[in-house]
Formats: sequence, C-alpha cells, structure tokens
Amino acid sequence: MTKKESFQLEFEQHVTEGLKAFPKFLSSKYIYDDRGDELFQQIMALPEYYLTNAEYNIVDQYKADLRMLFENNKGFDLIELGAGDGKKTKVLLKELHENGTNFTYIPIDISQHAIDDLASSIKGTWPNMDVQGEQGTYFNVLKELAKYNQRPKAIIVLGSNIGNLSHDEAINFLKQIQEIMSPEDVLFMGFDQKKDPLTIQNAYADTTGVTQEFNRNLLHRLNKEMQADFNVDQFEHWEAYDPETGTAKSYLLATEACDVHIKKLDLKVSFNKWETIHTEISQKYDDQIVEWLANQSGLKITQIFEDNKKLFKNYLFKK
Ligand code: AVI
Repeated sequence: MTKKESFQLEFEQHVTEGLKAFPKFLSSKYIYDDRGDELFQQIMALPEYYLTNAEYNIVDQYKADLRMLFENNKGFDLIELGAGDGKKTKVLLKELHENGTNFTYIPIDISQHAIDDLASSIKGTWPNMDVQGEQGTYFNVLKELAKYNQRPKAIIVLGSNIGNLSHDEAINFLKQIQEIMSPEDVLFMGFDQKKDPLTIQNAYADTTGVTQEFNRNLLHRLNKEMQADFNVDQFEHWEAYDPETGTAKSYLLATEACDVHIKKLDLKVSFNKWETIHTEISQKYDDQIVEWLANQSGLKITQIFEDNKKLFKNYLFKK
C-alpha cells in the first residue's frame, strides 16, 4: 500500500468512528488538503490571528542566539516538523546562510504541496542550500528520523502545532521526539500562551469567516473524496475557549436537522438541529503546563524565549 493509500484508509476509518460516535468528532488533521492549506495561509495573514507575528518576532529577535545554540563543528541537521510555508524558518535559514553555517534543512510536512513549494522557494533564494524535504504525518516520519542520526539535530516545531493535540497525545509526541534525540540535540518548539480570553476567542472566530471555511473544509473533503452529501452551508463554525483549562475548541454546528449519506463508506448519519461535530482543539499553555509536559516525556527546558507583546513562547528542550 502506498503512503497515500494508507493515509486515505486511516481517514475513512476515522470518519466512520467519529461520525458514529456520540458526541460526534472529526480530527482537524484532515482539514489540510490543497484548499485547507490555502485557507490556513489566509488565517495566518488575519490581523486577529496573532500567533504568526508573535512567533516571527521571537525568531527574528533571537536568530543569532539560535544559530549559536544550534551550530557546532560537525555541522547539523535542521529538522522542521510541520513546515508549512516556512516564513518564520526562512529568517533562521537566512541567518545560518549568511554566517556560513554547515547544515542540512529537512522540512517535514503532511502536505506534499507545502514541501514542494517550500523547497522550490528556498532553492530560488539560496540555490546552494542543502534541502531535503520529507512528506508524511509527524508520527510516521518521526520513526524515519532515526536514520538522520549521524549528525547533531536541531528539531524545530513552530506555530504551536502541538496545541492541536490533547495532553496525552502531546506527551506521546514529545516522547517520540525525545527517543530519537541524542544528548547533544535540541528541540525548539512554539507554545501559544494563555492570555486575555477575548484575544484567543477572536483569533479562532474571525469576522471574515475564513476560519469557518477552514473548518468546513472537512465536510467539503467528505463530499469530494467519500461521495458524501453534506449541505455544508448548514454547518456553522463555533469556537469556545475555556480559560481554566486553556483549551480552545472548534465545532461544526448543524443549524438544521439533516440526514447525510456517505456513499463510499456505506454510512448514513443523522444530525439533530444544533448537534455538534467537534473538530479541533487549540491548546494554550503556561510555563507550568509546558514543564509538566516536558517532565512526562523525559525532556528538560533549557531556555525560554518570549515575543515583545508577551503572547507566545518558544521553549528549548534537551534530553
Ligand atoms: C495549525 N494550528 C496550530 C492552528 C491553530 O492555531 O490551532 C490551526 C488553526 N485552527 C484555526 N485557526 C488556526
């Protein structure tokens, strides 16, 4: 079975499980086809979505410190999980390039499209940079990462992507990274912070409706790829941030009772009016939570970087 076929099978099994469950759920990881990637790019450009600029500010402000933390006389592999368009990473790549640092950049993303675009734009700017993109899900690719163990590794995970995982999944994810790390390796990861709840609420329920379209893309995918007959306009995006737990939850909310047939799965699903499909969590953190996650996964925080507006933090971990 090809990578693509096994991903599709996993997707279909997930849809069957999630839509038969009560309450219903679908994972946000399936939002990201080409259209989903494009909508996420639009989200990152929204003024309400403060995360991108905040982390950009951190990378820009501390790029020289990061270079000195990452570089060593053997050269190193800069492995990025969930690379996206690499806007923030390019600041770091420029810094490394201009200082003649010896490194290989290995961006990993679930989207082949994102990897190809990123690799060609980097080649356009720095033709001699050593770039080796890998397509796949974090967990699958992490296993393959073991093969890059000849040189020290700087693993970077930007964008607070970890926030889309439950705490148990996040620990599992961090443990898998920890297991492939050597004592000389570092992990640099972004964690969006708890803050004024309204700022978070507005970032995930923007007035332009892009986030709604992003969330609804899940249903468009089911219609396209599994011959489902969702009337997508009948499902509204709903966002609920709980300042106690720091969890922002996204839902698709049925505004009318309806029956949906997902032909490819031979599955009929009924929705009551106002029934939900839980689609995403975007966890917000503080130092205590991150320290607890690190402890649970065998990592130590060695440094903390914060943006100038105190919205976001990046943590440096060692084994
Ligand atoms: C990719 N991820 C970190 C985004 C987030 O902030 O949770 C996805 C997103 N969902 C709605 N807006 C952005």
